[in-house]
Amino acid sequence: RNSEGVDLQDKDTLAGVASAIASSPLPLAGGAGGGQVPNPSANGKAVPSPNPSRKREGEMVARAQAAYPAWTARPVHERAACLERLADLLEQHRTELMAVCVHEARKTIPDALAEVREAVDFCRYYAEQARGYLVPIELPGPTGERNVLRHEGRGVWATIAPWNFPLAIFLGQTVAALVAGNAVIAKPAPQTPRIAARAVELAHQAGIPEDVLILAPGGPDVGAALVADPRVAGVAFTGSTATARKIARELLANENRPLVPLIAETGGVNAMIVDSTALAEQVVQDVVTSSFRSAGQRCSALRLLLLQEEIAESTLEMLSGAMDTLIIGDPADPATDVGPVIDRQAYDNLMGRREAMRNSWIKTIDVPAEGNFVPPTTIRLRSMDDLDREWFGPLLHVATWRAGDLERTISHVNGKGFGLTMGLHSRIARSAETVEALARVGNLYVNRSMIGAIVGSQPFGGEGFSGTGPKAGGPHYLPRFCAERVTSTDTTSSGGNATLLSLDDIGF
Ligand code: UN1
Repeated sequence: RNSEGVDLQDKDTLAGVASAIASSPLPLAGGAGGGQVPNPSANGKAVPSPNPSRKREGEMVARAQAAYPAWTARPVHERAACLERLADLLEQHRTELMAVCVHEARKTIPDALAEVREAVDFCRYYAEQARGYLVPIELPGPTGERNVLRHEGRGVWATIAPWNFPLAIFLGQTVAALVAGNAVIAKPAPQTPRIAARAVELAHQAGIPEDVLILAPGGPDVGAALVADPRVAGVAFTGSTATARKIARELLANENRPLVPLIAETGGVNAMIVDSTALAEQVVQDVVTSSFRSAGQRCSALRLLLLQEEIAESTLEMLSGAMDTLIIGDPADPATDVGPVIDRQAYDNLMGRREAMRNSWIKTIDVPAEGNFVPPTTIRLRSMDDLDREWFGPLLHVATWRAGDLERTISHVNGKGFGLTMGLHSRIARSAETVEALARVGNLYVNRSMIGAIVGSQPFGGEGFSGTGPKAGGPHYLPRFCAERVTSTDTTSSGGNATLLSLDDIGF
């Protein structure tokens, strides 16, 4: 089992899924994001094509706003039950959803399985959290006063999802907003509209009213229109730091607009620090998983490997050998370790970086010529300061550090301003304590891989350029989607204070 609980050894299961994928009615060729494709839904409706007119988004907000009061008035346990039914439906349709994920997002079969599983986990986790935390809480206070804290919906949220987790993050953000008592307009990435359309259909089937959850497929213009609508009461976004900044600016631009929350989960320049006491085999395995699995297209992925000088050459030699065993190819083949990147634009961008660093390659491997395959590549840097932005793909940058320089190394990484994931491989407890004390990251991984955060156990999200928090899949996520309201009531009957009477008491 990998850290996401997917049984990667069970070749029979994977082969079964692969044959279901092969017999899927979806077109195999073309990769993601290309042209008009049929919606895989049973009723055969086509996914609406992106419409640049602002009217459409305005109407969506109006519909969601009208549906909001009845939804938010529903008891929390009813909204939670919808999420649990959705989790069941996702499980029932697992093979179909995996097939769409493999075809549309070009994910490998194990990644597609992890994707569905994580979506299910988000639904169940937020349902349980909502039942526990979104009920009125009586707070201690002075005698003669009753203080009650309630979490209420805010209104209409826009959720804007990335293509790299087109089901898990798309649904995670959305169901959190919904169970917290909001209506939602959910915008998938333009590369992955079909899996989102299917997820929304299943959500409606699970009892979430159609106007409470509205799908808004399309490009950045659709997201921009939603964010600019002053009736939108909150935005949850996962994607680039640059886009998060644009959204934040837009939310503040209109003087007449209420101040509304933005939850942003963005990129990282994630480093793994390895010292000379680390177990080399484990380091190599975790580096390969963290850098190249999912073709490096995870915001959690390892970007910067920092090896203590003494072990640099031996580790890189072993890493080179391990990279040679990677199987690059069709994601629908269960044997594939690394598939293509999402689209031509991503391919060109990554290949541009790779070519620019050609003189610094220390290892690269052959890939199929057709189909946006970026060769997994290890690039040697003169200094760790030579990497200051995220390259969202299978490019691993490597630098070294000197014994005794652990604190300085951590502070260099912190200095980049991102704060998502960091890894440490060491057998020295004191080093682990030092990294834990100094690393300014949301998720620190010690002696293990750096990807595959588990909902509920490893709440995920960063700080600085990496996002606003709160962490997805953690206990503080749902309250951020809510308005918090406290009612303080004088309960004494003495001293001339009014006590509350029921309408019966006063003869109504
Ligand atoms: C992302 O890649 O957008 O831990 C975030 C992980 C995932 C990361 C999701 N949960 O690898």
